[in-house]
Amino acid sequence: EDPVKLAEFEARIARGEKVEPMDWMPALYRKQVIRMMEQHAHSEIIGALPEGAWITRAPGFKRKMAQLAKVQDEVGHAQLLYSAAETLGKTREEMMNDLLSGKSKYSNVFNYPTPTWADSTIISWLIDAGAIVNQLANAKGSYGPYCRALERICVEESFHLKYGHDAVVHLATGTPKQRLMIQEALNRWWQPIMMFFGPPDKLSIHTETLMKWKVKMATNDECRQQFLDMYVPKVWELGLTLPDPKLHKNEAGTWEYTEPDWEEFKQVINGNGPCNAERLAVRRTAEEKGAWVRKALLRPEARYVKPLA
Ligand code: FAQ
Repeated sequence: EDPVKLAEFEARIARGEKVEPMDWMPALYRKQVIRMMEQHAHSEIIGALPEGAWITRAPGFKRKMAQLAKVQDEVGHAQLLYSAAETLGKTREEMMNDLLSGKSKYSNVFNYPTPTWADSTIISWLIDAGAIVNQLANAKGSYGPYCRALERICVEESFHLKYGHDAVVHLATGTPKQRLMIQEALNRWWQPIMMFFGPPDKLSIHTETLMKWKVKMATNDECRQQFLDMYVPKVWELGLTLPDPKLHKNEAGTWEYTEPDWEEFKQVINGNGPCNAERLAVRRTAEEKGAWVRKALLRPEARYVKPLA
């Protein structure tokens, strides 16, 4: 790498300037930003599946409509993120192939089942909450197209968060059966949520490089702490409990907790979680079924717009 160009690039980042697609950038920066945006995009389309399963079964017409709109938003986020990743030279087709072959990762949390409506509401509330913590920080990062996509995504996610909170409050203040349902879902989701922010900083491979280049604006542990600070009190406020007897805020203001099972995390992100095969199978079918549409759109006559009579 040209040391003069690298020094100029790093000086721009230090001044808080945005990097744009045609600007010079180190090969490793390009590779890392593609990796992050691509994994994020995959998480959005795969993330549509566990909640998507509840569109037709959400309680009542209003919840069905809202669930449909939320899932549609998540797929829209994937569109924004794939477009942002394409600006750095990886095609959508390559990204999709890497997802389907298992080469690319996506968020651990979407490899767990949503056996009840309460599981779906926990995703809408707490996974979206976690995503906002991470994305609000990174929206102030260095790669222009990613930051602009994140800004818009965060606005929509904030609405999802309110929707999710409303649905959780409804169950938590409902009948004993509803309260049990939401408590059990919370117990199932707590570990995956704690893992959502990534491995502890001391085990994180990419944090140092990504923070140096302001792609990541907060470490995994900083995001996890911020999430705990904002949401544990809200969970307790509802009279719900969290399945970690060690969880508390110490005198220094830091949350202490039992480390989640990082071996399980490793298995899940490497394709061996409870739903990985099912999630990829659904995507594979969607790709196959949609192939004729993409093919038709690529034909030159598809670009012809018939003038109004
Ligand atoms: N899941 O060195 P680090 C959403 C991997 S969007 C799977 O710490 P890094 C919206 C990591 O890739 C959710 N893999 O990595 C929604 C790396 O593997 P590699 C997604 C994970 O990049 C809501 C290895 O472990 N958000 O939820 C995870 O510095 C509701 C080492 O880790 C984003 O993608 C994980 N949780 O930090 C949709 C945001 N954590 O690639 C539907 C952008 C780590 O070397 C419904 N991404 N790994 O093979 C990021 O902020 C970062 O990439 C982190 C990980 C923080 C996820």
